[in-house]
Amino acid sequence: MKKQFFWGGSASAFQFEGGGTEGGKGSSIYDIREKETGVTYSVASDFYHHYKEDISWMAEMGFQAFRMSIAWSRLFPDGDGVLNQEGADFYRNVFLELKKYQIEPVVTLFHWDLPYSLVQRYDGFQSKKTLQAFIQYCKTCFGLYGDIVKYWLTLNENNLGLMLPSMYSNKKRRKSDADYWQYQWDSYHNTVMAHFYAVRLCHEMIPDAKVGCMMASSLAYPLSSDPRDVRAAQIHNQKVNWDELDLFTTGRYNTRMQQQMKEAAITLNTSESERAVMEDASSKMDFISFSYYFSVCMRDGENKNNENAKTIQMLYAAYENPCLEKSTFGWTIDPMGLRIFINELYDRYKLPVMIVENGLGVKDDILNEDGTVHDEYRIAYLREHIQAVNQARKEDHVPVLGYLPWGCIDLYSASGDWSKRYGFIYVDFAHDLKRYRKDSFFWYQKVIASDGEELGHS
Ligand code: BGP
Repeated sequence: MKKQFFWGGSASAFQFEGGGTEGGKGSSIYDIREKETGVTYSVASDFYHHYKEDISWMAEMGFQAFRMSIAWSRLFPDGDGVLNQEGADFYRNVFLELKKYQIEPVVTLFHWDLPYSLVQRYDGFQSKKTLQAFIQYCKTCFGLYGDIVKYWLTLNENNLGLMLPSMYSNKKRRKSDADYWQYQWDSYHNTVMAHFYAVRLCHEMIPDAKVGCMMASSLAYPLSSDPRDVRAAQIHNQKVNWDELDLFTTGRYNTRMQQQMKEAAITLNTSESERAVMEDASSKMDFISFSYYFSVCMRDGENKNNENAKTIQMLYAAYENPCLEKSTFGWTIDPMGLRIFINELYDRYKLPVMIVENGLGVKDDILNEDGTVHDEYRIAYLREHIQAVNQARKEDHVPVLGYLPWGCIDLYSASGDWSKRYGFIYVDFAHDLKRYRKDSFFWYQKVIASDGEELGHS
């Protein structure tokens, strides 16, 4: 690996790619959600048909890396079985196009879009059959693209797994259902195994590649200096941030997680051979990647919900930080928190880190008649966060592998709303999906060209 630090951007298949079931793709859970909600994931930003154009925009900005995900059901329409060659060719063409501009693909194997057939047949990740299908899918990806893709991420934000109810299930389960926690733990454990198998396979099949996990950071501060509040924040950070990383780095459930299983009377569906995989040195990841959007506050006793906590990232109750401003979407803006989180991660795990999601999602972008979008608020947000990354890299000397802000070209929000935009490039979702450069596009171009030094004035 020659390159030390990548500037670029990030997206996921179900939010960006579109292309529906064209080219032999099977349905994912989002294609089914489309039928229920009317949110047109089958179109999204239509990268499927625009990829050459989009990659040329990325190149114009100076991107050195682009994080994207493979839609599992484009390679295996049913999740397992026979490879869909047309789908395989699509991603190869995308990777070649990226390489044409020396843009490094950083590929997430699984960004939530589970093939629906696996939900129907096996009730999702709770079944070992889905795990087996995932292993086959990983082998195929590494075999098909190992010559060209050298950075892999396993499962998107898997640390939220236990909190996401019935995400991959056929059946809506409630916490009051007798099998609720057993189902949650079975599913979670299989995604944990999916991570370990993917890391091990990647090391075996592509020895010169790097593979990491992808976590949702959720940095909690105590609401006051009362030690009880400090403890409340610590508990949150352990549960949401550290427990899974402890597991991924040691190959063992820590005592807190074991205790949780005991209290819920869980019998984990696992085996000696799985335990051996978990503890195998080749199943240990090379770096940690994460998303960072906001921080939260905790206090002793009952925490209350943030007013705007309805999106998928905030699956817990928390307090807003009285010292920080909020975005129009209600998320606190905390660049210092990013520096703190990067340091905390490195102090704990001594692994290089990669920021693969960050950015300002707003509904305020206005496309003017002359095709301009004046998004100075986004520039202000990114400037401060990039400063924090620079400090972590250059003053705190943490090995940071890259900064790949989210939704670099506008895409669909996780909550299914295309009016929440993050991009440097505006996509006209309401009309013809035409792309327009925002002011932040030209700003980011200079940032990249100067390796993060030229950030403009605040
Ligand atoms: C992360 C997801 C992304 C993305 C992002 C922004 O949790 O990995 O898929 O959507 O959050 O969130 P939102 O789309 O809700 O603004």
